[in-house]
Amino acid sequence: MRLFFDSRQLEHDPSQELHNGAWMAHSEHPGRTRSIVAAIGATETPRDFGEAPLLRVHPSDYLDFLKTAHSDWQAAGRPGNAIGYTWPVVARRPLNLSRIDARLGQYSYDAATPVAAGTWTAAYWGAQTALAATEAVLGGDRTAFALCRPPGHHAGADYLGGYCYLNNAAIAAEAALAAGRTRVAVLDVDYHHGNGTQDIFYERGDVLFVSIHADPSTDYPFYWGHKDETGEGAGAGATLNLALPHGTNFAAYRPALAKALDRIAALGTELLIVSYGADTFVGDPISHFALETTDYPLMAGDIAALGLPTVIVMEGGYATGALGANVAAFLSGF
Ligand code: SP5
Ligand code: ZN
Repeated sequence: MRLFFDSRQLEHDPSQELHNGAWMAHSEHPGRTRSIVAAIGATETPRDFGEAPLLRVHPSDYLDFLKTAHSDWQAAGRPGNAIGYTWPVVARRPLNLSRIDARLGQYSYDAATPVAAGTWTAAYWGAQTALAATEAVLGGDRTAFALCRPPGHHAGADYLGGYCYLNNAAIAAEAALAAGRTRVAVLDVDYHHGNGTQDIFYERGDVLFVSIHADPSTDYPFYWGHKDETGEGAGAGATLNLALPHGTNFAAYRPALAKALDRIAALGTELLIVSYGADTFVGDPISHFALETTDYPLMAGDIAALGLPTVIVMEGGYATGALGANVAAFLSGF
């Protein structure tokens, strides 16, 4: 399997996040990636596909915001990383605001996702990494892995959050559609619901979104991922949310995975994108499922049994010591 990674992704290194009322060390740090690289061995650097594939998902005003947020923050005389503190509730009207704090609120939904000096560069090369893996699969490879960092599945078309800035899985899906595929599925097996990916494709029938995640009644991101969210308009029935309780082990996870895979097969999927988070691991410091390292090859084997061309995109996973082994175990199952 071809493995793609760009070391410029290490340039994203925020210092802290707001969690349960206190500033904490940022969970999504460069050491995560180093752990994975050490475990999976040699990787290929992606070529540069430019901004056009990013613009299929994200509007240009959002990309401009990401590029300038940190320098605007510094120009406003602020220390550390750029982070918002005021958010619009539910609906918002288009306002041409210039103050950095207003723009941070407009383009984000949480206080766990700072914009640091290297954030744009890292996110840009993360997206290119996803595009390179997609190109390999479109070119005939059965499976390819994109070691993306920062992760992407919480980022919507015009908002960041959940440690995510550009939605790598959505960018990969749009690239597959642009290359002529007509039915693409995203299977999201990160511990957290992939709200950004769901939002991007919610009213679309050409990209099926299926997610298995911690029940949002108890877990981040709270406001998305409930089972009655099934898509709207042309996308009615093209979103499937399977929420599981704290303590879920692989015996309890596997039937949900079977249900997810049945739906993907039933809709005539031509290309599959897996948003893979290793934060379902029992030792994950911010999550509450109980999967073991030895479960990941089985999980991957179930997915591989669909027989679909598959792009694997890295999402979360915060047990840094075990992260590389968990990712290597998952990839081995393909
Ligand atoms: C991609 C992904 O897995 N994003 C997860 C975002 C979850 N953020 C909310 C959970 C906050 C936990 N923060 C713990 C801070 C200790 N450093
Ligand atoms: Zn996660």
